[in-house]
Amino acid sequence: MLTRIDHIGIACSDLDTTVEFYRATYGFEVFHTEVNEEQGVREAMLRINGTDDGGASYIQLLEPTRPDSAVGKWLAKNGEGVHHIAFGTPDVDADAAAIGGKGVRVLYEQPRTGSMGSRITFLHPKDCHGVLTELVTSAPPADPEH
Ligand code: CMX
Ligand code: CO
Repeated sequence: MLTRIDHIGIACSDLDTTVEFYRATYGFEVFHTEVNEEQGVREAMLRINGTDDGGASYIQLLEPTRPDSAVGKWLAKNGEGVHHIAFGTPDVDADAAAIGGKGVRVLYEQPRTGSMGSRITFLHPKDCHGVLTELVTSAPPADPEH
């Protein structure tokens, strides 16, 4: 079950400049940064609010690490802007299977690794009224015993 907006993914040509815009304009601070080589992005997650299900909603700022990546190709074609939306779910496998069963193309056979150790998959934008849609299950919180 999709329980929250996990994040909105925004493609930018310069991550540091865009992070600074979000800080100076809105007061949003960087919660986490990482490079995801598989996805071809350098990214910053700005935490906006907590959600009823114990999760959170973020803005995900994305700079391509290579021109032939999904974000690199999209930026070259469209310029900066909203690239995708992501819904949070406790069970990405179950939701991907259920949505795939409705005839929507799920891009990955198995979920891959997203921000902060999450598991992610994508739905084809052409099957979602023009919106690239990501499904995310956050990593479980670290166990303080281990
Ligand atoms: N939103 C809406 N439409 C999009 C789109 C997007 N982000 N990206 C591509 N499209 C559209 C294109 O405009 C094009 O439409 P037309 O044929 O009408 O021109 C069509 O989809 C095909 O686009 P393309 O440029 O040829 O790109 P590809 O088919 O090679 O790739 C996609 C498109 C969705 C399969 C690819 O971007 C993908 O695999 N995305 C998932 C991975 C991803 O986006 N990773 C980065 C984010 C990582 C993260 O969130 O953690
Ligand atoms: Co994303």
